[in-house]
Amino acid sequence: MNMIAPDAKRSSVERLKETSRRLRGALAEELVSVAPEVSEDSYNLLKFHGTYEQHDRDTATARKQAGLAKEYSFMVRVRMPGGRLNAAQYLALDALADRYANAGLRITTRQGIQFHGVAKGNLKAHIAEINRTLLTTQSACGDVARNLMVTPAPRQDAAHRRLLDDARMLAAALLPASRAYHQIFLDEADPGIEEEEALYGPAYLPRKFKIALALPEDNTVDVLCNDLGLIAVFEGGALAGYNIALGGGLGMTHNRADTYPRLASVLGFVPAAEALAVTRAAIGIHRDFGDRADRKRARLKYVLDDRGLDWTRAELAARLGHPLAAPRPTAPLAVPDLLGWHADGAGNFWLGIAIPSGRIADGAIAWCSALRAVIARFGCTPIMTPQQDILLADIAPADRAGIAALLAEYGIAAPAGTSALARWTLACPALPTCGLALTEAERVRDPIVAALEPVLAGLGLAEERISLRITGCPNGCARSYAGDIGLVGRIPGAYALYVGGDFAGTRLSFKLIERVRQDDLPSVLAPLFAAFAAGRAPGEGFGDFCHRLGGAALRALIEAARAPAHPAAAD
Ligand code: SRM
Ligand code: SF4
Repeated sequence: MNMIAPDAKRSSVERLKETSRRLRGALAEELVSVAPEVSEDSYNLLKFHGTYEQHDRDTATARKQAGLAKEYSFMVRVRMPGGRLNAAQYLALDALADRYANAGLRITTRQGIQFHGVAKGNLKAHIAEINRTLLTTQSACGDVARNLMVTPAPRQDAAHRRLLDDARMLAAALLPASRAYHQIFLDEADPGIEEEEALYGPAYLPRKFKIALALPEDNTVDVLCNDLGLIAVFEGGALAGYNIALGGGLGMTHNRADTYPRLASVLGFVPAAEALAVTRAAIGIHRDFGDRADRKRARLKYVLDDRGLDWTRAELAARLGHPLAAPRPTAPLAVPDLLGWHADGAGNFWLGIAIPSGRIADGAIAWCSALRAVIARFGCTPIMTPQQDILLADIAPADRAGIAALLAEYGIAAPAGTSALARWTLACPALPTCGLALTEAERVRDPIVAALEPVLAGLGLAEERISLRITGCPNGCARSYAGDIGLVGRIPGAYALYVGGDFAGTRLSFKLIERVRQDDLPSVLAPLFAAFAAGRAPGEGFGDFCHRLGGAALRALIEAARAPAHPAAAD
């Protein structure tokens, strides 16, 4: 049932999707051409197959001045529900990074893995090799359901197993019917058929669609930041069903008030057996009512706000064939610390290792080599977390000491040696690969953390769990509006400062200051940290404290602490 209304104002991407012969376009021909880049149409279609054309923004200006073309390459994203893959698959991806990419892997905030720096001439071989490991890049990007998130903790209990099973079931059911991917990258024969896209329709979705499954006690996935959140309700030890949250999404555009971050609204409860039906219904609402004229407003969150929650509930009920039950009570959402050593409940252990910005490369710490050595020797199962970290699971008790010793040889003493702030800081890739970046993010993560750590330590807050999320633009890829502190790139070297969200991901933060220079962050945040240390309520987190005080009081604290000689941070 596709009810896409004819609309003269449809965006050019809409027309492209519909006329692309189910995402094939001219990709097969363009991939074998000698040009280092692809056409705009192919750029847009390639996203559906898990890859983005990018260029090195560090060299772009100098090359332009020298009359040279940009240095094009491709980012390739692996779609792996719940961040799961096995040891052999990890080692294969690691080898592919050396062979075709920039010799590193990057864990994403949605539990995926990205390669950067793949030359166009290697793209097909690279993606085919990924498939040979039985992983895929299909639908890792594009206007479809993206990589599903689910709590990464490898606890061997019925609840965790059930959630992962449901995530895998949904992920498989939501792949497009089109065989374009297999024909273009895996040399499957093309019989010239245009497949019936029963779920997505001929123009696919108006925009991406994100899904996460969470246990209330483990919201590491930031479930409310998704278009659809499924919050598990366990009763009497069995999964009764899911509370359904719709309309989360963080992206916004500076100076466009009709775009904004939004947390998903909990609308009702469905029995466990209806997980797929309600997911299809939610996707159907996005497909049929999402904005196909303006891609900046094409997310489900705007459908909810434009039409109202009652309308959305009624539409879901109509598609399910029965009224939606009221949400069931659950424990409040919480975020556990999965780093360090943990018993998995079945006799083995997992070790959570914090990887700054999820960048697995050989640098000051030889992350690639260290993880390769441990995974190859001990065969542990790697799991990617939404915090861009890695969990090494299925570790036998007898291997613990050996793994710790091997990591220590590489200077990794997880989790000791990592401050609380560093453990809870996320940063998106931004420059030099992201075409949308206005500022640095990943490359300033460590200096920003290093500048703030002594401020916190001086106030006795070294062990305080404060989440800091840095993005190079307002799109919010490191979920910068949903933690304790968000830094959102504005102009080179300056960030909008957001505070007042919460650690558990149940409240958005608000913009406190429009622009703070990176160098001024310690002096701007210090008075807030000091007031928090002195005046927090019992159990109150930093974001809760900022929320309680509100913007005016927080800005007054910053003003009061400002030395007369210090130039004012623009507001
Ligand atoms: Fe994102 C676009 C990276 C998670 C919201 N995101 C991009 C692109 C592809 C830039 C582009 O369109 O040209 C970035 C590639 C940069 C690079 O060099 O690799 C990019 N997003 C990422 C990753 C790698 C960030 C990371 O630090 O790990 C994450 C990949 C996740 C994955 O495995 O699928 C990533 N992006 C997110 C999240 C967080 C989440 O989903 O939990 C968000 C906020 C939630 C949301 O979707 O609203 C997010 N990314 C965006 C947006 C804003 C979309 C919107 O409708 O508002 C864009 C811009 C766009 O799509 O046009 C974007
Ligand atoms: Fe790029 Fe902006 Fe996403 Fe960072 S937040 S990766 S700068 S789109």
